[in-house]
Amino acid sequence: MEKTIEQIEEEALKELEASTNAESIRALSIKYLGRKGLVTRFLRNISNLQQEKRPEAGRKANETKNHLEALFRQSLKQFETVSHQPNGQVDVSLPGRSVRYGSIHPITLITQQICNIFIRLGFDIVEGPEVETDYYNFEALNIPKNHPARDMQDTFYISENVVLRTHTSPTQPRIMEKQRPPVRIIAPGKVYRCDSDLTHTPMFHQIEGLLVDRNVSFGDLKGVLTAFVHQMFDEETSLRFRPSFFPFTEPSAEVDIRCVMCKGDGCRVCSKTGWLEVLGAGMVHPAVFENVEYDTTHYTGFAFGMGVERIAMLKYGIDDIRKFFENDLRFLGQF
Ligand code: 2NM
Repeated sequence: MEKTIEQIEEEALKELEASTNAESIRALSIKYLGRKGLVTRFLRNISNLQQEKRPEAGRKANETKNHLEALFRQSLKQFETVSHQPNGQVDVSLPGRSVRYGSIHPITLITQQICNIFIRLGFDIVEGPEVETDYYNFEALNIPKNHPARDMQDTFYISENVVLRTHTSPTQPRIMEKQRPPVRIIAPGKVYRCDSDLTHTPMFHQIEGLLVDRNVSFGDLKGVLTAFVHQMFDEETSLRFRPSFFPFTEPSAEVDIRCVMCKGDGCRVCSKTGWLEVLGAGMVHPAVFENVEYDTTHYTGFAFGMGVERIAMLKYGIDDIRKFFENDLRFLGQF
């Protein structure tokens, strides 16, 4: 008597279970599904069955065929990935496949270095939101509506009163609202400006510092920034403070350092001036203190800010800011 399709399938499954390598699976596939295979022959012989048994037998046989096809394919894949050896054994003499290590992004590295210097000087690290209200990004920092300073910074607006922060400064009034002096904080993070060319990317990183206490002077600001520059660059690097303007500080200054490339002789990096602008700074404007209800008769403070990409470019001698964001592993792997 001919075998039923159920018997054929049962035998195929038993044989499959006993198979230990890809070669025997291929043989099974031929034995059952090949041109003269058992399932194939069963299908071909259906026409010899009684008329009323044909549909049911055909359906079952096709089901078995599809089922076995899927199982053989799956098992074959398993054996092929387990071993490339024809006999199914692992070649223990092959060298291991090496793991590709990641590396810390240069901007993260420089951010950590900068933060660590200020941690040693007694500052705490704080963070604020990147999506910021108009109030904290501008108003609290003495940049009222229609103030020309709002034109200076091309702002990404989320809605009328919500922006992508254009600087990390809004973190400062947020902290001051919650904490009375003395305050010593460093706020690192991403900032956004609608600007894109050789020297500007729409997202970049800033680090801003704030110190508020009794009897804080511009001399303290110079001392802290001098200590920072000497640790970040070189003990011999000299600094220069030039008068400047920020709405949130008075007086304000731009801080230059002696060119790290030419040491002051004049080169392409410093545009032949011998100096590099690396920081903005100043004494916190009394209007900022009033916004956070600090008593301006008792407290003074200084604040400063710097661009992390700029510091990283000077430290590593990189001339195109976009390199940091192209995610080319050949570049990123060097730090
Ligand atoms: C800078 C330059 C000068 C600054 C001021 C403040 C605050 F909130 F205290 F008023 N935070 N950051 C500041 C001052 C930032 O960046 C170029």
